Amino acid sequence: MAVRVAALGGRSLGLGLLLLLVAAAAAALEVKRPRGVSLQNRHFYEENIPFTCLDGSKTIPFHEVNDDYCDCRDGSDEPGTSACPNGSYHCSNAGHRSEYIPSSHVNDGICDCCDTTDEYNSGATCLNTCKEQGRKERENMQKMAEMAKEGFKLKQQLIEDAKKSREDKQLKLAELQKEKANWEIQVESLRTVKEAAEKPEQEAKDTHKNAWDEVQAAHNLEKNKAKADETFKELDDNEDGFITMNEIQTHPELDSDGDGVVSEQEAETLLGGVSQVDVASFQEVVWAGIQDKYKSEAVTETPIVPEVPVEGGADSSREVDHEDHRKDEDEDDYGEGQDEGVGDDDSEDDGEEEEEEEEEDGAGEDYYKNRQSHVPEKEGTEEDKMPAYDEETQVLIDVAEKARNEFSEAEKSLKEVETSIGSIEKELLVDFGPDGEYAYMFDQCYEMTTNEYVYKLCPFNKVAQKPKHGGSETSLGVWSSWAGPDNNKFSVMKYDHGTGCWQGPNRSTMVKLSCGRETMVLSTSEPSRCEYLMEFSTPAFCQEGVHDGGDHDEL
Ligand code: MAN
Repeated sequence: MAVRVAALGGRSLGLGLLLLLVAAAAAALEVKRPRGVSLQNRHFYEENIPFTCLDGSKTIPFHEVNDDYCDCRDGSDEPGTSACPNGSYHCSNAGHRSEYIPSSHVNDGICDCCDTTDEYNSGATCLNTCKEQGRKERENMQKMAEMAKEGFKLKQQLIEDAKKSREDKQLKLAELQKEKANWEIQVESLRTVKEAAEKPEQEAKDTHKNAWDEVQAAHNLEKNKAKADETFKELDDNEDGFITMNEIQTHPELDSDGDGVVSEQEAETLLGGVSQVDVASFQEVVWAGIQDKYKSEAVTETPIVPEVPVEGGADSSREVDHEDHRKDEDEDDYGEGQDEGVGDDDSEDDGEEEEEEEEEDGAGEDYYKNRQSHVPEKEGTEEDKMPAYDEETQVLIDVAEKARNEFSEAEKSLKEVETSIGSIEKELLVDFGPDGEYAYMFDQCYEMTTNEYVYKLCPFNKVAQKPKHGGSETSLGVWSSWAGPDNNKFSVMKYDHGTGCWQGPNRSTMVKLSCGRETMVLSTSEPSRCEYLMEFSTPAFCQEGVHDGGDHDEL
């Protein structure tokens, strides 16, 4: 080189000298080391000193370093060739970021290092893009730094807001506690009022009900008696005013030993041990023993509905019988027939008089009878309906009802206050970060739509997934805890106990936080089935002066 410089002419000499000086300066800057060795490891590769493999497994003469023959098990003797399958090549990438590439990529015809040095002998044409890449990265970092700065500023506001909101919540909580105590007193006093009003109400209602029960019982008794009379007439085939054993025997359904025939003995037993009974004994002794079994002749003999009122009235075939009554209801004779059916000793006229008298009395029983004479029997429900409460009872009911309403309104208000207290207390217990900076996202949800799903993150609450084109929401987990590493706990949120995965775990989601101006879900993925990962940006994660965690050596 020196000879060549000496041979150059005047102007050329000046230029040559300049180049020489530049080269010398560069050499001074570039620390000498074998190809593919990083600055950091340079001291392991001292020229002309035997080289010991970095794993200590072997020592070789220095000239065997980078001789394209792999001596060391860890590949450290061939940092600049592809001889060792497990070696690493270090590109300095001046102007950008240095990096290691697998030494198998050295001279493989593909440009890996932006400074082109990995392809020194492959013939590949590589362009040094380090400067350009470095510039872009620096610009990017600049932007990130600005964003981090802005985000950090926003974070300060968030912290301030959180502090204020926490104080407000604590004040509100104290207020609600007071309200709660007041409502508790109110509820208790209204309970006393209610109970005091309900006692006379219940008593009056019971009295009314008991009176009605009595009326009903009397009515049933009367009905039963009428039926007994009808049955008597039906059984008294020869109409001599007595039921004999023979007449009983015409009704095989009254058989008691199951042989299908009513024997004389059985008939006598049914008649109460005598051979015949008059209507009074029939009522007193016989009827109770046969009423459940007895089948009316009217039905079996004349199953087709007759046009005229059924002689003898009631029988077990109510349906048919009642139809008849309904049909005949408007006929003048009907009332009389019915009275006859009821069968008291009263004459027809007496029956009518009684009805009039009872109407005048206006007692519960009259009310009931009144209805009986006007309402077809079929409509039993109407008939069974208890009459309206008297005015006095109704006043007591109204007073009690009002007291009940006031009590339940107060109870409702107390529950509402308790619910509010519960939710504030719950919120105050959540860990919203070292300075409460994450508090603002409580009660908020952030969505992200992918090809298939709409993902929803409601921080400190839940994560969910909903098919984009309809279908129900699947829980991807509920808030569990902060789950970042020990030195960066607030960098990851964990949501678990989501919907069970078919033949798999319950769905769960990790939310990885990053610094950003906006609070938004940046990405969602499912690295393993039913285990989801979300990237989430928030100014609350921004730190002062920290915008990138990258490695910037040899830039
Ligand atoms: C649904 C979704 C998916 C999940 C499968 C598992 O389709 O929740 O994310 O992988 O269920 O069966």
